[in-house]
Amino acid sequence: MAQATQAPGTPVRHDWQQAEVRAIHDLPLFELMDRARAVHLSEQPESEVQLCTLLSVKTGGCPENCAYCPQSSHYETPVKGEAMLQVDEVLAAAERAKAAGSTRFCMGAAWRSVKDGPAFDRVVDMVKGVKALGLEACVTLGMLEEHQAQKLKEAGLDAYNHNLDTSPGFYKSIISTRTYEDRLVTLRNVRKAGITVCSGGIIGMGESVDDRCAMLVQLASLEPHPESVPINALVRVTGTPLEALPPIDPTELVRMIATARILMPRSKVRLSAGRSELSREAQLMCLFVGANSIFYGDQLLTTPNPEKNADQDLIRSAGLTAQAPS
Ligand code: SAM
Ligand code: DTB
Ligand code: SF4
Repeated sequence: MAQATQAPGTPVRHDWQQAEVRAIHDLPLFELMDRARAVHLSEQPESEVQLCTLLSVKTGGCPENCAYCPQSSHYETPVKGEAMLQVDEVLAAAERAKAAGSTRFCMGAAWRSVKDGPAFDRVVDMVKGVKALGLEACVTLGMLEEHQAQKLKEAGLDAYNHNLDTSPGFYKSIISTRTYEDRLVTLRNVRKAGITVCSGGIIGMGESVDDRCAMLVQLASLEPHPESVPINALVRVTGTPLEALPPIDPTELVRMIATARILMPRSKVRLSAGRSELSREAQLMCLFVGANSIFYGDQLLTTPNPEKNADQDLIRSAGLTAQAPS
């Protein structure tokens, strides 16, 4: 068995097989919760939740056709294309996020890929500014080449978000304008530059449970594991091809988060998009089985997120604390 990191506690494996992951995912719910909780307590004993604030710095008009995304120019959605934000606007938002208790500021651009030039240079300045405020900086800009990753690293970037989104098999029914392999290449470029990897996916897009498990197998086969693994529930936006899909059952999210926690014991697992439709109780179950990071702030990129007060209450009622700045 390949074990990249040997330390006391739960071994960190990169050789998870589809059948064993499916067996874990399908355990009786309380048995799965017990197993995930045990890993969580042993590997993430701090009882802390990382608060990450998102900001869309370039909204809409994206040439990609991701079927879930309100920012794709292929679909008629309520999101209208907007000019890229200025550095000072972004830094004002970052300051507000810091004052509200966030420790990571994540900036998203509706780009297929990064192009060298003034827009990218502006993102580099945004990263420098966010770092100067003492926040962790994360960006999600689409596909990224090695030299661009290097430039972001030099600017102080902590993390790059690029989701695998789903399984290799189901991917083609969701996006046809780029491949799964393209996504893996970007993740390799991020790693080579010494930036931490944030990569996860979405459930509720019509995929099978095997697809969900196959996505987790892919994420867990990355060496090292992504430092952060966002698990999103599809936000069903009018005008996208997935708008009429039924909502997931909250226990499906609990199962995904618990399975992710067992497979990737040392990673931050982020309970990401979709919280607005989840009860407090369902969110508490997710925090219990292994989620230790959330998006915090009234807005995700283009859709609503729970209010900050509600999240503060949620964290307090669970006896957890917000992670302090590192
Ligand atoms: N354009 C860049 C890219 O695709 O890598 C960065 C921004 S993109 C909006 C970042 C991620 O947000 C996507 O990979 C997807 O996982 C997630 N996302 C987008 N729309 C979503 C939705 N409606 N529901 C849940 N997650 C969504
Ligand atoms: C991630 O996994 N989820 C975030 C972040 N990474 C960039 C984005 C969620 C977007 C939800 C739809 C929207 O608000 O546009
Ligand atoms: Fe563009 Fe990213 Fe949305 Fe896909 S997920 S359409 S690449 S903004």
